[in-house]
Amino acid sequence: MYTLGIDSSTQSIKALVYDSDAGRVVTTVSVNFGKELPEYNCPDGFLPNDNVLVRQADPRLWVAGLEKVLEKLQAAFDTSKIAAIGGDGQQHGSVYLSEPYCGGEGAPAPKFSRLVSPIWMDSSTGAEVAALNAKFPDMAARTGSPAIERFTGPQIMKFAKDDPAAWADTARVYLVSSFLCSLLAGEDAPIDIGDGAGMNLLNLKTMSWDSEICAAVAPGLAEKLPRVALPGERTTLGLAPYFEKFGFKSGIPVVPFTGDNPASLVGTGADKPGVAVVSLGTSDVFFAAMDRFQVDPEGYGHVFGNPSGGCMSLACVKNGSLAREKVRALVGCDYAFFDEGAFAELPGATLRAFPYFEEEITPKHPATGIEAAFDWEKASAAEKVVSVIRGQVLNLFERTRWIGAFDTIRVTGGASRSKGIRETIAEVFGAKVETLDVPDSAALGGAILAARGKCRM
Ligand code: XUL
Repeated sequence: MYTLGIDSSTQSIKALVYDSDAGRVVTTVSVNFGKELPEYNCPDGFLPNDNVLVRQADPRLWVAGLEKVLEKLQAAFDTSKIAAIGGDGQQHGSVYLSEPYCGGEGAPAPKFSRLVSPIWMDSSTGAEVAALNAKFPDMAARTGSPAIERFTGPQIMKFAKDDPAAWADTARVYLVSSFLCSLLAGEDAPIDIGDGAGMNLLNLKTMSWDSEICAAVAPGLAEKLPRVALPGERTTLGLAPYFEKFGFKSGIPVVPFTGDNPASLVGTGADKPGVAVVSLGTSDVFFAAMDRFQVDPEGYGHVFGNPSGGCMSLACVKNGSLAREKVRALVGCDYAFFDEGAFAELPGATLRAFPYFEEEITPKHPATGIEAAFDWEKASAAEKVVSVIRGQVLNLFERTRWIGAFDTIRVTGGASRSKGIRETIAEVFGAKVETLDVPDSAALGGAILAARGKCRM
């Protein structure tokens, strides 16, 4: 059976076809938002904003991206053979509609009640976070995380306060994941527990929206959220007739989408406790399936639902690949230099620096640029590259001790192609590092969840 996984991440959208009988990926196509859809003015996946705390995207970008990636897929694969669709979206980002999505025969035409979507990189909700943590000292015990700036609850709270008229006009709040799923199904899709846990609204004990927190966040919020989908439930969604245009059979099952990290947990085969994953994408993320519920005592990490059942832990560093890209440009080298130059020249170097180009979330730190424990200006190109990579990996290590120690770490994401980066992870974590044959672990996770959903029918 062939299934499709769609991964809408920060900078691109991918479509991956998986042959579930052979257990292999057949084809992958992708659309880069900045390069291929420049009309939406999101060069790195978000609208440029001088305020470094504000990171928002134009949600129409995701609608256009979906159409474009399906067009590319149709050129690469006989889409009539696809038996089910699953997928994921960047976590926390929210989409606001004036009515629950209802597609029908025509092209997707969601009625937005808010023209911008805050994404996971946004840190503008400090006041709301403080208010929610003061009101709910047990927020982490309830939802898996203390109130966090990028999480959807504080974002909704700020929007409802800043623009009460637009909030009153909002009938549905989706995550990027459930928005895309709704577009495909042509109807109001649920939010799964993997992505729903990134909102500060889902009570992980009851696996349902926490009515007390919802009431404190914004008037009428509980009625404006879609229902929660539990792992393993039978899917009732089917592909809308419009998508026959791309060669699909309409009506094939569409399983509820999840967050990119929960999907990646499944795609890397780490959805059972034992192995941890380091995903080096726009954000650098460490995650693992959990055998018992425990929250980060420092308040940086999170507990999300595991799409395969139970929970997963996660820590997310904002200055990931965009920061590496800036360092590469500052140093004036290409990526080959990272391995062939920097790490070859300085094996065992212990220099440490951290690139705070964006306001950092793990640990909390303003956007001050490179912070080095040595004279950065006088450092050689190799020292700059090695110290930043070591700094990023050491930070990830130090902030994930609460999750536990792991003998094996699976690395995924673009930067995992670098031998020097993989070796730094192995050395710092004292673990065996495994790479995956499939770089697109989130899209693969979506396709695997689609195959499981189809088998349950
Ligand atoms: C996780 C997080 C990011 C986004 C984008 O909490 O904010 O990893 O999911 O990838």
